[in-house]
Amino acid sequence: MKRVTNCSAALALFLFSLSSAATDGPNGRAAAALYKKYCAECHHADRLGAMGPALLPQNLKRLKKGDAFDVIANGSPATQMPAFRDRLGETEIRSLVNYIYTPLKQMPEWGMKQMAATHIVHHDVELLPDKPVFSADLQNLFIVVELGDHHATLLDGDTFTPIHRFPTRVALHGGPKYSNNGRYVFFASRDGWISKFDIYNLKYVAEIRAGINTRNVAVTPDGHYVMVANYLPHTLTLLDGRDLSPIEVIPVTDANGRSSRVSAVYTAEPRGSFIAALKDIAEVWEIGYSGTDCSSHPGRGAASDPSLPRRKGCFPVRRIHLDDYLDDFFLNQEYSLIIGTSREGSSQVVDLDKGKVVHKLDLTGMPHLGSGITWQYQGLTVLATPNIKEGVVSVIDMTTWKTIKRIETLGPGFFMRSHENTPYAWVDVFFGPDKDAMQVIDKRTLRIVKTLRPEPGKTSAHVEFTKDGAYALVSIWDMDGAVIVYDARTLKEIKRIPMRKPSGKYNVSNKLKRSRGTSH
Ligand code: DHE
Repeated sequence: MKRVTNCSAALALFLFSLSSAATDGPNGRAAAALYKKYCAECHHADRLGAMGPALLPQNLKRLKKGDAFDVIANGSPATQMPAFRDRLGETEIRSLVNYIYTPLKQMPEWGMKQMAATHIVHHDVELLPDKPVFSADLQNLFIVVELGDHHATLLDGDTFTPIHRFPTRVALHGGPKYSNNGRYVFFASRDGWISKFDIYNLKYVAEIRAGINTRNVAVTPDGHYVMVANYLPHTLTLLDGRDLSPIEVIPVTDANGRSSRVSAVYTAEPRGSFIAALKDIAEVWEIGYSGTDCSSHPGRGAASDPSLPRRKGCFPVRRIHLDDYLDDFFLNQEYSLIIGTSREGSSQVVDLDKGKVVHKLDLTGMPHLGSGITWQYQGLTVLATPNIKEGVVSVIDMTTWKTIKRIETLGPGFFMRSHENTPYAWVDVFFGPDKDAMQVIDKRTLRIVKTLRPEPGKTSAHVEFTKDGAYALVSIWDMDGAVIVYDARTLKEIKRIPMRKPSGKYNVSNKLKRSRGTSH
């Protein structure tokens, strides 16, 4: 079966209607020109978000105008947002601030109808063979996302040779998600495209644009359901995992009708639910996908019978009220706790079963909890997280929730990774003059034992291990970049595979088994 629906006409019309909605008057026109020159490339001509987030009043509710001025002038840590103070004067920055806080004349709609118009079914999965067209250990494959030219590479994790390289949507972000024991992988792009790729047949199965400005995607292990977190509109989108057809758009609002961006959504397999963190409402949502309470309804019953159609209306939202927003968070290995931080600096531990905040944390700076990992240290389970603002890795005892060690690094880091079979944890130094450094921490002593410079002068980031933890793969974030394979025991380089700005790499087994050393 091949059904390709052309959505470009509808999209063009929709974008045209917005582009005529620029701020009126000479000042407004000057600001619009500045926006076009300096901001449109990353934030979209109509402020709907692209590589950078949407810049609309409803998405800037938590940012005061003074802080927006500061971000434009000085840039924003842990993002690609540069400082404009050398290029723009105070008046120009102020006019840009006013411009981005001006409502669009017509807010874009992205509901079931608009989504359905973008839906593409490339292949009927039922007709594709359930056998790979190549030979390799299927659990030791990696998908490497190459941001440089919007491609992905399927890499053999035993021989470190590429099996297949294929184009992706523009600006993928977040980890691709595997289902069906690693047969399928799901990608999300910042402009809302969700793509399902059949690894066995090396073919795209289906695609849909599930949002205008999207954060990430979560998939149930059986591949039945896909949940998409959006910044614009303020929705979660539930898709049928078989062909990505839309089931339901869930508006994200609190009891008073205040809407919110969604920070991220994750599949909590042990709970049979999706967990969504919200950015503008102090709530976390749990949305069940496999309960029996609703089994007579096809929406839920479909989880146990793949032949049944998926229907909307049977995915109840459980709201957990928090003391503060969740900008960044980490789920413990059992998926019973959320450890979260807000941009303003407060950190909280939420018990998902009790449905309330049970601890506060003494974390400073801006810990990147999403990149946190856990291990056993002197009989304790510890959580370690890099920090986006400070050159420090915080190690936290997960019983007392005290920080037991702050490990000084060469600069703020983005990603931290390890594996059950290695004594080391690797952390990058993403920001600053030492961005080419990769620091190796001994998990037994909590000390840095080695600083590698995989490619002097070029940013090295994001480590992922092979299935057995014997090798660590490091990205060189450059158009003329590479994935470099290290022996995880000797810390010596084994192989260099040329790639175009490889952002992240994702090992099938480590993701499906929910290794303690990586994200899930
Ligand atoms: Fe990411 C994952 C949020 C900027 C590369 N990033 C994630 C996830 C979240 C997140 C919530 C987890 C989603 C998932 O895997 O399902 N990222 C944010 C931000 O809020 C932030 C700071 C600002 C923004 O622009 O959205 C941000 N991220 C970046 C970048 O600038 C990076 C370095 C380059 C890029 O691609 O834009 C970047 N983020 C990544 C990568 C992952 C990621 C490679 C997956 C890591 C993994 O191993 O799972």
